[in-house]
Amino acid sequence: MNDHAEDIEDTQDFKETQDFAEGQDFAEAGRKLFAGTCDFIWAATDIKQLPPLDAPEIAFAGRSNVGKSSLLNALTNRKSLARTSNTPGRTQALNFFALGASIEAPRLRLVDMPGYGYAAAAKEKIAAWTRVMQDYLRGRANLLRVFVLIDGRHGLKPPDFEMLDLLDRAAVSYQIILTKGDAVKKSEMAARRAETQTALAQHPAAFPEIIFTSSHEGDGLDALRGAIAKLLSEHGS
Ligand SMILES: Nc1nc2c(ncn2[C@@H]2O[C@H](COP(=O)(O)OP(=O)(O)OP(=O)(O)O)[C@@H](O)[C@H]2O)c(=O)[nH]1
Ligand SMILES: [Mg+2]
Repeated sequence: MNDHAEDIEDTQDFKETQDFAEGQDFAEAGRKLFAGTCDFIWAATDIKQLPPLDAPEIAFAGRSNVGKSSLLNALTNRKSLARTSNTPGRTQALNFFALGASIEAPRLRLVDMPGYGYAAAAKEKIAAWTRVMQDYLRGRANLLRVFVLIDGRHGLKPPDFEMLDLLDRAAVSYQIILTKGDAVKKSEMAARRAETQTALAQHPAAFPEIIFTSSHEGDGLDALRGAIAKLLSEHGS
């Protein structure tokens, strides 16, 4: 091998090592971030009740019953920080949680959103949740990313496409998280990932990496914590 080829090989080795090290760094940073305190701040049912814009935020959106509140609990290693339920329509407000440091000056705020696509609730209630959700998504300067949860057993459904369109129009950064991986066969998982990836080709604003999670078994949680830590670091916080 000549010197030049050796140089290239060294560079590649270095790059691979560096990528690996970065992945490790963010996994560790993610673990640390979510090992800290996490407290419920308050629930907003109206756009006038939102917390100040003084801390970065990430939000969990998705159809009713997809597992948003469960994922928030699993990420923070809490059993019942966010209320979960077998009955769709459990979360009826924008619920804000402060992660790390203190409630007044959190490192990050997590937002558990009401589910969409839920037909059984009273019409006026659905209209009110939808309005507050849309107002929030359209006008939140400190919102780093919306994680759109999709049921890993079923894939994207029409109400999900409506949400992706809303996020596209609002120019909000978003990423798809597939949920309930423990209830999906391995072979089906690959298909679900591929279908979702294909559908995202129509949504170039979507972050391309899809994470398959299980709040019950813990799969994908480290990857998601790492992605969130990376996002925070890119944001300079
Ligand atoms: N098998 C399985 N079930 C899950 C998982 N995560 C959540 N669930 C179940 O899904 C149901 C809904 O969970 P929630 O976390 O309340 O869902 P949500 O998206 O917050 O629902 P809304 O607040 O009504 O919009 C509950 O019965 C959970 O136990 C998971 O990882 N695996
Ligand atoms: Mg919920």
